[in-house]
Amino acid sequence: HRPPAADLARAAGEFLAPSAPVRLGDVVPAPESVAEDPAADFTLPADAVIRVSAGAAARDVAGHLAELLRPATGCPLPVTGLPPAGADRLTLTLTGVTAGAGTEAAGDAVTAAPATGGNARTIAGTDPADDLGDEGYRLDVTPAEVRITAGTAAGLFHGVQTLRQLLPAAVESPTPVDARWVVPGGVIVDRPRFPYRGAMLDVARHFFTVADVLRVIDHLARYKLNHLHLHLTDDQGWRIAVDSWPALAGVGGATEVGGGPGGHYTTADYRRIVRHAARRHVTVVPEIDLPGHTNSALVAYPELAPGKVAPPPYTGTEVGFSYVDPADERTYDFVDDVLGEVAALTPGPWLHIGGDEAFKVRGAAYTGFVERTQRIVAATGKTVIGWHQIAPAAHAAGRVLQWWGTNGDDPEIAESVRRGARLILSPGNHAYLDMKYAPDTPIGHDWAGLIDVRRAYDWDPGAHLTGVPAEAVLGVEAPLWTESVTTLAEVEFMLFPRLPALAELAWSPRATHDWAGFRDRLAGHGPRWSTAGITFHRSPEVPWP
Ligand code: TNX
Repeated sequence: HRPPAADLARAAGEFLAPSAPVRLGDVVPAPESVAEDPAADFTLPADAVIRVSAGAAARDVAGHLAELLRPATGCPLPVTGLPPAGADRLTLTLTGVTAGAGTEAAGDAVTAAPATGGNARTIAGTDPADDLGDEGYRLDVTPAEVRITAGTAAGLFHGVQTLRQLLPAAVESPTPVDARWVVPGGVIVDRPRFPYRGAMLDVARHFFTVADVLRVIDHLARYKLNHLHLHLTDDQGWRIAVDSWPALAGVGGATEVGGGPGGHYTTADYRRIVRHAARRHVTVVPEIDLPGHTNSALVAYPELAPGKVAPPPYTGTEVGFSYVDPADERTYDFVDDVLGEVAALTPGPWLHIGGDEAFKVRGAAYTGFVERTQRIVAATGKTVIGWHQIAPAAHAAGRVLQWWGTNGDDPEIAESVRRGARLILSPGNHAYLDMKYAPDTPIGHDWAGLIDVRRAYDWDPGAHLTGVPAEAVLGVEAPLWTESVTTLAEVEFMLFPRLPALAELAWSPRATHDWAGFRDRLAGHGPRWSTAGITFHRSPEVPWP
């Protein structure tokens, strides 16, 4: 029996104890290669500056780094230009004002230091001008500076996210902290395994504000995810303003699961989301779910309903009962207008047309509807994505199927791939973030099983589907359906820590895959999330500090 005062002192001591130093390999998702150099740690001086190559996009990444580091460090971190780096590469450095001014450090071959850490691998003579691809980067940490080199601003941005994780967890504090801002020395060379790395937020079952969505985008960016799929329409609500059909949002947007007020994004709101995402190198993928999951549209426009009778608004959680009339030409005016407006507002290349669970539109009626909708998408200049139920419809150039099955033996999908489809993998029993972690998880479903961190992590997107080669896999997406999720804190609780697990599958080379190593790296992120005010599930599978 200990007196309360001693308890408090112990708690305070724990709180003040310096966290374990970060090692160069402690990054999520695991980098392609890591070469530690313990003699080359960098310590951020109070007069540090950020220097960056010319160009608005690179400068914007430098501004983003400054915004990330200023609150906790209290350093002013001015951003200035760098002399052109030559070749086709961009450079960003973090350095003392006197050190490294205008230097153009040689892109010399680096001799790998003895690697420690589960995912460390050898870097053999990597030159910064080597092919880092569209999103790769190289990070060099020396006592004089931290240098990020990339072929694109997206690559620089991902390098900045790595740098952020290499600083002490206190860097996540919104207010100044007295700490030594040390970055572990060495070299990281990194690029993604898959080009499409995403998460989906269902804003239809429950509506989430613009501020909530922007924060989710920030969470994606931390873990190098580059797509946010917004499930904008469903039976319970229509969430995007469409000028030519104003009652969709005006009437169809006023409901949600459980009877709450719902809501919708104005055109200006949606543009804000898209802009915030673009600055973080995240592409927004809008989904208009057709021909099923459309009760909210039918409430607003009964002319779209079979029989032309408006159904009552729906705030329950059943699926598969509603559909727009595939036999009426007016339906295609609606599809054309809606997809045209959404495409015009969306800078990214994708339009998602849903296609799931349209149980009442069967056979040729269904495939005919999907094929016509695919042509409407093509006419907007976008590439079509649909849930894998659209597989029986004819192939359309470039089309992508989002697979959410639970059994990788799926001959129909393998056949679609042979006809030219590419796949986004969202296996329900590994990637569905609305599944409970454990039987006692207070929110979520379990129809695809329970998904704790290890289950989210232990599968291989490149070899998950029988008869589907890894080259057909565009990437991985983690969907969060929100029938039971009502607040931002609940969204975060379902995202963390599974989102980083899925991000690692999408980004890291398979050779780095290792549950024990991942679990240990992930553990170090708990204090980061706490410091940043992010709610998360303290999974018993992870050795949180
Ligand atoms: C199935 S997955 C759905 C959604 C539900 C989800 C709940 C998919 C394409 N459709 O309508 O929200 O299950 O887990």
